[in-house]
This record gives sequence, C-alpha cells and structure tokens, in this order.
Amino acid sequence: MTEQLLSLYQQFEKDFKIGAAINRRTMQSSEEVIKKHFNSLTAENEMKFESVHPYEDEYTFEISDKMVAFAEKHQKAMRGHTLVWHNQTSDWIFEQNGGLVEAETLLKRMKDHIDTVVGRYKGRIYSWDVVNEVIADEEDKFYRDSKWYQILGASFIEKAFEYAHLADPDATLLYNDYNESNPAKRDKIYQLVKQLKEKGVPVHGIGMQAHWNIYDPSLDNIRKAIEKYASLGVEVQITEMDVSMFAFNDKRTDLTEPTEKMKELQSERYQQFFEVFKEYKEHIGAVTFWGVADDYTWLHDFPVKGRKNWPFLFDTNQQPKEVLKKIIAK
Ligand code: HAH
Repeated sequence: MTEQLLSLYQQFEKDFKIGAAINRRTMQSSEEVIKKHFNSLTAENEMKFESVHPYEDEYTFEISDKMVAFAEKHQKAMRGHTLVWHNQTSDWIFEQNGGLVEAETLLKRMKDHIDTVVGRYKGRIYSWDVVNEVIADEEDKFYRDSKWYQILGASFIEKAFEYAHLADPDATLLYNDYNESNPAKRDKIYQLVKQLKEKGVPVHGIGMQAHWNIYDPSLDNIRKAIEKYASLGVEVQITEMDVSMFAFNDKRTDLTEPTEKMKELQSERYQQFFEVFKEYKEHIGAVTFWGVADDYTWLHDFPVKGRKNWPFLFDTNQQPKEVLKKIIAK
C-alpha cells in the first residue's frame, strides 16, 4: 500500500485556515493539490482594480466570478485582494480632463469601486485586503508617495475601510503590506493601524505578506512583528507567503534547479515558520501562500525576469516536498 499523505489544511483546521493564491492557469494545473491541501483561496490578480474595473463605466467580473464559483464548488473560503493599491490600478481613476483628478471626485470613484466589488461578493468573501502597501520602505518616510496620497493625503486609508465595512459589515478587513517583519517598517505599520483603531476606523487585522527567503527575515523579527501587531487586538493573517531560494539582492541566473543546500535551508525554514505560526495560533486567522506549486510563481519574474524560483511546499510536478510531511506529522 502506498502511504497516504494527510492534508495540510486538515492538519491545521483547529488553528488557522491554509490558503493559496490561484489564477486561471493554476486553478486547473494545481486543482488536485488545491482541493486536498487548502481551505482558503485568494485571486492572485483577478480582483485587482485593473482586472475588474478597466474603465469608469465598465466592470469586468467574468473571471473573478468564476474563481468565487470554483471556491464555493470545492467548499473553500475566499479572500479578497485588493481594493486600494498604487499598482495594477487603472490610470483613469487618477485622471480628469487631461490632468489629475480632484480629491472629491477621486474619493467618489473609490467609493463606487469598493461598493461595487465588495458588494458583489458580500457574504461570500470572508476577508478583504482593503488597503495594500501604503507605508514607505524608506526609514525617514512614513507614507508611500502614491497618486492616492498625492491627491487625498492619508485620508483615503480610513475612507477605504469605512466604505468596505459599509459594503460588507461581516468581512474581516485587513491592512496588508510587505517587509512587514523589518523592524522599522513594522513600527510604522503598527503606528498606522493603531491610529486607525483609535479613530474608530473598522480595521480588523494586519496582513503580513511574508514574501520571505531562505535567509531572511530572522525568526526573531517574524515573532516580534506578529506580537506587535497582535498587541493591537487585531487578527494577523499571513497573506502572500513564499520562501524564495535567493536572498533579495542575489541576482544570479545560472540555476535550472535549486541546489541541495538551498533545499535543506528551505525545509528547515518552513518547519520553523510553521512552529512559529502554531505558537501564535490564537492571533493568526489564516496562512496563505502566494501560489500553490513551483511550476508557477510570480517569483519566476521578480525581481529577476525569467529566473526560476522554487518557493512552495509542492514541486514543479505538483508533488509534496519532503518538508510537507514533516509539517503535517508535527
Ligand atoms: C505583492 N507585492 C502584491 O501584494 C501582490 O498583489 C502581487 O501579486 C505580488 C506581490 C509585493 C511587492 C511588490 O509588489 C514590489 C516590491 C516588493 C514586494
């Protein structure tokens, strides 16, 4: 008899959801793995502004509707990503009569977008990444200098949460960001959410994207970030996890397969991460990977175009890596 591997999400069912970002391709190519191992799904790109709202008077929900239907068919919970962001957002929203749009009009457009998208999936999406990546990476700067910020100042952030809450009062609303375990950025994210909470803004959680690698960030910094965010009394979600085989500044392109050393380090890191998640399970609502298996990842194009990467728990043939058995056995 062949040994039957238990399911990743069933292993953690009492602790937190186990999620994966999917797209049109991977919902087919990884369907069996998704069905067996994950109980929460996020659309990788298909609910982003430019995907669902290409023109002011035109919403395009065909693909996102299919994804929500796929999740429901397989009894998977669905997360929403993302409503207000500086990337993958149609230019028209910031423009008017050949120049920058007025603040009042931009706010109205943002509300229309949030009402329509969140409203469409009301009760079917349990959690939204309402605002994505508005904190600056530079240590001496607080907010990212985006068009949202240039036109509206920081006020768009609280408005986005208010509109999303009105559109679906039951959804868990998150502020989501990357480099979330870096102490300087962590403290700014903490400050932002603390201020929002003090003003009574309906923000319910912090999404730690967790685009990590086999060297960084340290377990200590990950722990401190979870603790600091949780100290605000909000839910923490790991929203976009992947564990790159390369340090962020490593631009090498010579590998067609990961080295043994890389595989060992990744295995060790994944086991440690899941130990930490278990430790903080009281605060963590979901752990979502930004993909399913190593045949497809956004990291094949980022930060080095065309370079392969192998960041997940399933290999390029949809087979579980050794470390999955260790995570499930614990
Ligand atoms: C994330 N940004 C985004 O939230 C997600 O929507 C996208 O699919 C992939 C990654 C992470 C990021 C970035 O966009 C630019 C620089 C660093 C990190």
